[in-house]
Amino acid sequence: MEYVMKELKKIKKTLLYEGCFDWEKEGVFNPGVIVENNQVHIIYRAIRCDNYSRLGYLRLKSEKDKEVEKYEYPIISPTEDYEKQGIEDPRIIKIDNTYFLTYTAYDGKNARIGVAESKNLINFKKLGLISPNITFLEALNISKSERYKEFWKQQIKEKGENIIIWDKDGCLFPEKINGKYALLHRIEPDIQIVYFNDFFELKDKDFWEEYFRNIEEKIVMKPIYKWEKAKIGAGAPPVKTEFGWLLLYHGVDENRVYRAGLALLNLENPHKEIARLSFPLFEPDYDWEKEGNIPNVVFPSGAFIKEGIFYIFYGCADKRIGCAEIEIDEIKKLLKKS
Ligand code: BMA
Repeated sequence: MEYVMKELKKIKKTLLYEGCFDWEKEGVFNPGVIVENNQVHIIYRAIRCDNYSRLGYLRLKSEKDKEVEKYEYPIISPTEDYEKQGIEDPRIIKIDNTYFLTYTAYDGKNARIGVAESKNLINFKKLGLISPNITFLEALNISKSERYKEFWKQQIKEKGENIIIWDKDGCLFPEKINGKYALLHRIEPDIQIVYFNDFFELKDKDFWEEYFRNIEEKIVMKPIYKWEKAKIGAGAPPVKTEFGWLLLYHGVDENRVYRAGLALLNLENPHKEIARLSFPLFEPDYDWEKEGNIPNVVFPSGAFIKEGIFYIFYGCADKRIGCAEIEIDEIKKLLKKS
């Protein structure tokens, strides 16, 4: 791999968990993370031999020693038609007293964003789908964006015109912005943002038709560098700092290598990108990041800052869970330079 800056070779990476139960036999990866009462809670994607994903739960005894406490059974499994082939890529946040978990709901044809809520991180109530219920063909007719139309025509060739727009990588901000919920999501190949009052609003077709008309105005980030050329997607829910929202994301190149990128969004108006590293923060280096169900994938999906260290949790080759650590001062320096 050739993109990472020399000074970033120092980033500390640890292989955290490889799975041990029957239902996670084929892989555990892409962990959502939240810190509560000084404890790190991890909800991750797990696959058995059938490739239908469920979600499992782990607790870290402490972020330093990386010892895990495991929960023996999946905590969320597919129960609804729209997720019948898998619940994937969870991200967690807490607003007021409720945890919200966003995930990719896959039914074998359509990939959309689902949301579930919980008071204790173990028992979740599903609230349904929150991504646009609009087909590629409808989107072509509604939208004014020539750029997106080109992408959608391509997708129609691959998937069919009556498939619902693929929408993944849903990451909620951990607080309301100007009184509204804010969700980063990914309609290929960019990261967009949607603001809303409650989840019901996102079930309204008119709401999304309006959104699609001017979809280019909803873009937060587009791929610009070679290593993110094919597409980008939000990784961990944004982490608040005094200098802006830190957004970890994944960038996919033309050879399908996934790398971790870092950007900074404006605090009051996260629609505005303030800075972005021109190089990946990290990329697959170790065998356990390079070899797995899908080779050469690092997929950040959870993060927090504690005592000056930025902890990043990520999926490795769709097979394992890793943790990367970097000093927050180092992050500040890098972002300032860019
Ligand atoms: C994406 C998602 C992720 C996965 C990644 C790399 O489309 O399916 O769950 O980690 O591809 O295979």
